[in-house]
Amino acid sequence: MNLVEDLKWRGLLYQVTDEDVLQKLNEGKLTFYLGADPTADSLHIGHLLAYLVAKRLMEKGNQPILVIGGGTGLVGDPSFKKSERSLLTIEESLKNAEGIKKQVVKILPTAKIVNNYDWISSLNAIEFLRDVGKNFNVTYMMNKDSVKSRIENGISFTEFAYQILQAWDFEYLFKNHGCSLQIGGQDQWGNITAGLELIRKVHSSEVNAYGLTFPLVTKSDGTKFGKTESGAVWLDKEKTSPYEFYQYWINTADDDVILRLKQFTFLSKEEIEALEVEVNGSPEERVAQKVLAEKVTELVHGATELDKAIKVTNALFSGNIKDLEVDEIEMGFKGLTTVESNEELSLMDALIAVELVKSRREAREMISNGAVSVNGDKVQDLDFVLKSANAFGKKYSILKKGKKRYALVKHL
Ligand code: 545
Repeated sequence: MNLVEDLKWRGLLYQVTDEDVLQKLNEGKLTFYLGADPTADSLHIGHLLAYLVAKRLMEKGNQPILVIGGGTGLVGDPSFKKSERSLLTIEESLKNAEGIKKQVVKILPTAKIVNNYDWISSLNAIEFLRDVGKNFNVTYMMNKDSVKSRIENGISFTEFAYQILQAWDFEYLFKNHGCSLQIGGQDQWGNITAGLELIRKVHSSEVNAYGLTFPLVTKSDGTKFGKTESGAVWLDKEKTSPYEFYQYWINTADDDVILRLKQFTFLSKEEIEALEVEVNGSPEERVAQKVLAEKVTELVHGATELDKAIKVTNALFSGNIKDLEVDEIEMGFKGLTTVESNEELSLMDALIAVELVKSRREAREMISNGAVSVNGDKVQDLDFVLKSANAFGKKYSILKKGKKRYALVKHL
């Protein structure tokens, strides 16, 4: 399969402005770019897809430029947003840009990275209106799907002008870096085509410049991809631990797992088709989900963190938690009920505090029945006291009720 056939097979092609670009991509000679605004200090797995598309193009010889939108982020992209955004401060934008840059470098270590603050911040109002703005017809700008609903419901001039800035970026990179293709998710079509409009006006209508979009990631049950009860699945391990990250992927529905393998891994068609046979034949084994979770966690967090995530998963599943290290416990229990205690706490009180039981009566019953364990050992003594001396790293006591319900006591 060539690059374009591969992209199509993976469901990663949504629209192209001109079919000619496909041939050029296959030849591997294009310089292309992908932008991200620093609206948060981390990417989440929705954004990850964009960088993996860039990686696929790059592996076939095309040259990527990754734009961090330090300038555009200060304005705010209105594309398909229901309402006006609050403005970021310069400090927030810079700090977020640093966070995003670190993540992007990890995914595409050899890509050229630029920040559009470097050229946008020196554009003055007269130049903006005369040299750039003059090339845009307001009706053309208003008719874009990405801003249509906002034109009816309210949009500031600031956000309305966003597409001109992104267009100018494309023209800037076209002129200064020989960049002739911009890629992005389907929501970016309006901004990408605005860039082509500007390039054709400033240079010539004959020039070769292109746009390509990939589809939004959707789930077969209609819920939003990349979200859990506790929020987005971030690439930053302080926000989403490698264990939680791994768990997100391992919980992928059978109906979605093959598409996810195509989109988010670099496994070949043959390898993914073999996994499809597994999903159809013995879905309960969850072989495809395991491979998916391993590949994506390794890609984002590296082999060591992947090993820890698997170790925590197996320990919590089997109940053999004795070999867990403190950082692994922190990973596995982040988001679970934790109580802090600076004195010795009776097991009964602890069970109530972490809400594993509702009353002392229930606590007593559970303990006597042998349904409760502490740090991996069954405890049937009603007077049992949790001591930091016996805790993991003198810090954590792990309580378990029944087969699966865990909670944590943190000794201060
Ligand atoms: C800015 C200047 C350019 C070209 C592009 C941009 C950014 C673009 C945009 N993109 C999105 C984004 O999300 C925030 C990420 C960091 C927290 O807003 N105007 O910046 C997303 N993008 C990746 C995909 C996207 C898009 O980063 O294109 O479709 C998501 O899949 O929404 O010159």
